[in-house]
Amino acid sequence: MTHAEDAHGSSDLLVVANRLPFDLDADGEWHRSPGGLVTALEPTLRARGGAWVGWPGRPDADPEPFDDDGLAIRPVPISADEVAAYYEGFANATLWPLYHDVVATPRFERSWWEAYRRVNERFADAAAGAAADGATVWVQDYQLQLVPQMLRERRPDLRIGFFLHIPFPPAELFAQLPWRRPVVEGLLGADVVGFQTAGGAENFRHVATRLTDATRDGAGLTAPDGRAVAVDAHPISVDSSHLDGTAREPDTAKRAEALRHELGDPRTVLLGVDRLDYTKGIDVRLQAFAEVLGSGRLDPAGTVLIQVATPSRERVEHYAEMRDDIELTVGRINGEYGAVGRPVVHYVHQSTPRDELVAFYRAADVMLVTPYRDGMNLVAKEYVASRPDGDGALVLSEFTGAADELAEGAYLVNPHDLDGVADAIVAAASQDADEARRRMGRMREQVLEHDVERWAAGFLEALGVT
Ligand code: GDG
Repeated sequence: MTHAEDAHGSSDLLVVANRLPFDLDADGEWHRSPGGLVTALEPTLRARGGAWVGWPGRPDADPEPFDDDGLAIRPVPISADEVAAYYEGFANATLWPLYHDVVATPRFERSWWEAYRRVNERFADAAAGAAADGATVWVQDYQLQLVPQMLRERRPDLRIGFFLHIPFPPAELFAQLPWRRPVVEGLLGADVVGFQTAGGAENFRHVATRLTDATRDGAGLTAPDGRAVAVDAHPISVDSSHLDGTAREPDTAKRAEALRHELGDPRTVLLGVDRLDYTKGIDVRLQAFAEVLGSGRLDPAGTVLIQVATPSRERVEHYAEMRDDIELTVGRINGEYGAVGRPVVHYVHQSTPRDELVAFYRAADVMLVTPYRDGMNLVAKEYVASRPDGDGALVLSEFTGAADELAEGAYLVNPHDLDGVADAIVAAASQDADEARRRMGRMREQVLEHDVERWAAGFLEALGVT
């Protein structure tokens, strides 16, 4: 790789993420894949003739780069073997459980680490090739923690930011990683390292000074090479006004009403919406729900739980096991507390369209968000943004990033404390209208003001993009 001027690309602002904002199908056609990150960053990127560097989502595919209305799409190919080792292996069976408090046991495989390094090099090469002189590059998430340093080696002229969407663990847990030092060195290649919470940022400062020659400098760090590295919390959010608008549409209210009717007009509708992931605490909320029905604190004839559990990472071992456990529990609860034509748990293992999801949020009296650990949890904020009526209650795990912002309005729970979760479910389901408005009002103030656009602008400002 040369550093010659003419080898540089033409983009002044780049996002580097595991996935592109487009998916490639088996016929070689591109399909937009909208997500929170895309919504937040696309307008800025397009306005600046920016680029997005990422994997097209199809193993072994090596499609041509293309430009989409001012946005340069730069695909990074990943082979099927690398998807197994880099993505399903190191990212999702090593880092994911390790960074989520070892809720499941992480696997440490040397060949996975080699693949992780190799694929990170490829992302760094692609970004180095697409970035203009002095450009700003924003690297996303745990799949690409080595990219900041690799990119700096290739292109010292760049401004580099990194944002971690998942928690950064305490030193005692992070220390288990056999490759802990190169990972920290990788992150220290950035000028700005952002985390979801102040706790995550502090864990990183601590780990960086313990494992490398980095030193503290106020809230930030001085890297071993003498550069200043800003380290801060940048809590991500949702497209609040858009959700609020969708929730206000008469069609949404009508759909929410119809939904309750289809459920048999129960007194109380509870809702869970998660990727089917063992960190999300779907098991604990099912158990707590069964207990409150069993004890008669909520009446099985007037209470319904909808659990949307979107298929996720099905080839990773822990996920298949967990799916079996959850589906067994759902069957058991329905067997015990349901009746013919009237299940108490409606379990949906399918992806639900966005508008339908907002109707679910509007229809739910109680939203259950009970992860054992979660970087932020956008579902909690989506629920709040989707309640312009000021009604509804949020049961929220204190181990989510969202709990830092929604503590005043949510029913906070420790997901390891089954009695506490059961009590919170009962309290949330029984709150009166005044209490609902007071709590929801506080949460809405926070979420409507701190939306995803503000998150992106805040991070880019820290990077010097104005
Ligand atoms: C990671 C971090 C952090 C889910 N099911 C359906 C559906 N969803 C959407 C939700 C929400 C998103 O997926 C899930 O976001 P979360 O934040 O809840 O969780 P992760 O996927 O684990 O995200 C997390 C996030 O990154 C952002 O930084 O908050 O902590 O783990 O938007 O609505 N959307 C549709 N149908 C579904 O069935 N349309």
